[in-house]
Amino acid sequence: MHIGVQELDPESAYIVQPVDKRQPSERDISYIIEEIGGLARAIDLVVAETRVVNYSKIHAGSFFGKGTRAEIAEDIKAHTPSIVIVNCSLSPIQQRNLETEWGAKVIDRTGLILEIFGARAQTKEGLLQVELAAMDYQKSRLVRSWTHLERQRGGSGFMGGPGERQIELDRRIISTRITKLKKELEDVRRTRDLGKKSRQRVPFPIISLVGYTNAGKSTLFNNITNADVFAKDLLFATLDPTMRRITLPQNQEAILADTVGFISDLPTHLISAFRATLEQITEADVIIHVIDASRKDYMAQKNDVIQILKDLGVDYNKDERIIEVFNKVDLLDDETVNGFINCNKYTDIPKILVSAHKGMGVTALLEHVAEITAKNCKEVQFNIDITNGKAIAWLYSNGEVIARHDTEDIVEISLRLDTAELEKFQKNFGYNPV
Ligand SMILES: Nc1nc2c(ncn2[C@@H]2O[C@H](COP(=O)(O)OP(=O)(O)OP(=O)(O)O)[C@@H](O)[C@H]2O)c(=O)[nH]1
Ligand SMILES: [Mg+2]
Repeated sequence: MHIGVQELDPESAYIVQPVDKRQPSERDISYIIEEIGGLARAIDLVVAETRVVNYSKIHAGSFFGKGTRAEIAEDIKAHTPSIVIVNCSLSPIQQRNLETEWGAKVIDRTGLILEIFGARAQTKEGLLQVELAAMDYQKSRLVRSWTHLERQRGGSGFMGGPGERQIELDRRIISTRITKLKKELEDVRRTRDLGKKSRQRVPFPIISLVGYTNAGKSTLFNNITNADVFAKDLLFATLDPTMRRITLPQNQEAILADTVGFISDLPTHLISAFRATLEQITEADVIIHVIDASRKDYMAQKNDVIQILKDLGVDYNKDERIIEVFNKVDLLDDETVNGFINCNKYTDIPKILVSAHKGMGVTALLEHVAEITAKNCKEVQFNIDITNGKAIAWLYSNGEVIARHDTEDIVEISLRLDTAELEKFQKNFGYNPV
């Protein structure tokens, strides 16, 4: 505990897990419950109880039937939680009616994920994106959402719904804020895009780590880069992208990017607000898909990630930039590992078993990465007339110069160059590699 900082009592959450009897989920219910508990803990809530509710019909005004609502009301009376989390998507009206009936603050899955993102965002763009998503989500809500930001500002906390006039006022404030946020985001992105262009001129391939939250992306990132990025058994530990320069086998330089994790039912508000960040991932030269192989439901998590990547325009099974990394193999016995290799051999995507924790398999992974980047990149030598400053400058800004030797009238330059850039150079300057 920091001196001078008062420890606050942990706030408690009561979780309701609806299960649609008509549509059995691909996932085991115990994993779904574990995950929603993890999401609650990610913003320091203590789970008081989780109740699974089977349903076969959604009640328009309140989601649950009368009997269920009464049972939950009893539970809430007994536990007096700070907040009730309903792990599905609630309409604004359902949310409001449940709050009134239960006399407790209610949030749904989207609301909770927004809270976590709000608590994690650090960069200017990250903060703006989260606030935009949160405002967009709140706009349609008749109740004032409990937001982390509001709590930080010393707002009213979980309880106490605002009056209708207050809501109208809030709505107007929200709309004005959304317009302002969109403009600010545009400004930040414009600056970032400039940055991106200058990065593109740097001829280093970009390698991005993607995967379900908690799969071990940051741990792998730290292992490869010797960095000290926040990696923790915590859902959405990473939010803002982090990049570092690395050296691949054969001494090729590259940039490794650690990014926000994915989750099933990622709220659409967040996807649209984070689209720019997510698209950056999909523009990388190599996409490393990190999978937590120690989880029994790894396949469901893997499929969720594939779905989100597809939504972002990645043709997963055909995209030659993808490598699948099965992480945390230190937690598996040999038999499981072998069975596991068998189950996953049906696609052409390269698959590597890794323990980011122990550094196992990392060298093999980097060799695969280098193989992919080498396909798009050639090592060549040009002999350029010493007077052709333009051509020399072009090579420096578009390629990675490895060696240079100046004679009286010729500059011999050895460099790595993208195949596309190579063609461009030959066409525009009329030189051929020696
Ligand atoms: N046993 C074991 N644990 C691992 C391994 N890699 C990561 N972990 C643990 O898994 C947890 C999550 O790791 P992170 O690296 O934070 O995961 P992440 O994918 O970056 O997660 P988000 O940032 O939340 O998306 C941490 O507790 C790590 O210590 C591994 O190879 N073996
Ligand atoms: Mg991380």
